[in-house]
Amino acid sequence: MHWVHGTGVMRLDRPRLIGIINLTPDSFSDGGRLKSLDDARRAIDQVIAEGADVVDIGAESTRPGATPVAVEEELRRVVPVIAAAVKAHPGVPVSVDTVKARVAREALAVGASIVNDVSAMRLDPEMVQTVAGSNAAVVLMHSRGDVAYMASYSYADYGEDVMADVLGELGTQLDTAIAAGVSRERIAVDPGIGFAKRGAQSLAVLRGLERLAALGCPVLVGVSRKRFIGEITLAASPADRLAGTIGANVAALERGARLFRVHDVKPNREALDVAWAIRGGA
Ligand code: HH2
Repeated sequence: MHWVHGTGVMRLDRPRLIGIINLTPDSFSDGGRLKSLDDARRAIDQVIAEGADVVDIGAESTRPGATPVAVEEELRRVVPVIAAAVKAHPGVPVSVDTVKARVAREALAVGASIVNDVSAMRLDPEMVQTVAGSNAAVVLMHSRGDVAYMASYSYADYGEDVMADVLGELGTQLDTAIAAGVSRERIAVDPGIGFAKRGAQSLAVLRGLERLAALGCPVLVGVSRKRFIGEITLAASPADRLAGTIGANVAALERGARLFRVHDVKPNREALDVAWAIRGGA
């Protein structure tokens, strides 16, 4: 399997790690850490040195209660950092984590290769055309509600089978993207761990991940340091959830995930490479 993106083709012949760069003052686990362009440059160099295959750069937190970011502010935070990442590491695709079409357009204009939309292109009516009119890849992540509520439990009502509802809603967005002209090989799907999902619901979608993989698109998971892990391990602080994160990522790999969005690249890289080698590299 492979994933076509704006500057090339990523073969999914091994687990691919996406290093998180949060340019937000208020992200749930690492908000406010990167205060300058130089801080961001160093963080990017580090995740790539640790083995990231993609760098995901975002400037709007989805933490419940976080203040939505105005488009001008999001552009001011994200565009220079993407430009710097592309210049310093031309071989590493950069993903922009945004739900706003204008931010996606300007990120693509300075060299981003992937649009990571945590609303699966629901929230900005121009996003579908923006992606269709580019050669970028897109991540369609399942969520419900707008940015301020999507990581809360406000919309966490599902039928008996959580994954069936997720598949139905993501399937609609996938059909919309394809109908607009986004080729299937450019689309990755993500169950949206912790987004409009209580702990048990996040576990249910991870358990059923093969059903998402059966759509035929690469599956991405973002479990890193999330609340459902703390509920199991009793690690109250996100930074103490690394071992739980690795457990979840390995379980997701076994169920078909090939793309892993993580804060701690090196330990996840090592764990997933070992799990992959035991599988015999397939
Ligand atoms: N999770 C977060 C943000 N973006 N993108 C994808 N594709 N999948 C995810 O699970 C995902 C995501 C939330 O985590 P983080 O960026 O660490 O926090 P915040 O939203 O507070 O910035």
